[in-house]
Amino acid sequence: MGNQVRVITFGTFDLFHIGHLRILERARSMGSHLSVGVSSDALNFRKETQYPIYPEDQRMDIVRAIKGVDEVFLEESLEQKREYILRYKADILVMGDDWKGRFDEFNDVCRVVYLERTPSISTTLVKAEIVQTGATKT
Ligand code: C2G
Repeated sequence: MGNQVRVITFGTFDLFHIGHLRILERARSMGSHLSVGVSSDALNFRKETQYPIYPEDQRMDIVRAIKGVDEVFLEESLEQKREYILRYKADILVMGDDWKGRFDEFNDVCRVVYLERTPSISTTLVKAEIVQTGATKT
């Protein structure tokens, strides 16, 4: 276990899409163990005053089923990041670059890496597209 490089990442992963898959794959490829904090329904509501489409249990089950994901836990508050990093003994914190600079304070306990987001897709875009096109897209 001594040489294991442990990676941690966080996200809501609502309406799981290719950008989510890619960041999990890239995060896992940076080490040999990947822990994923899935933000709780309550945390999302506090952050955005709306609940995700899929409830937290389902979002966690989906992320847990992704190849390379070794461990999933519920992220209940943004303020507990340091605690989660320590609890899951992470060597590297990986986040998408929409968070660039926001977690640099954790450089004292792990390496903080921001990966480029996959272009042209997000849960927000998918939701908007469904509203616009409904079931009529061919
Ligand atoms: N992501 C990506 N490319 C996209 C969309 C998302 O690489 N096109 C990444 C995000 O940068 C993030 C992860 O996928 O690292 C999860 O994205 P979201 O579900 O949107 O989660 P987020 O709102 O970033 O939640 O503690 C922080 C929160 O839990 C982060």
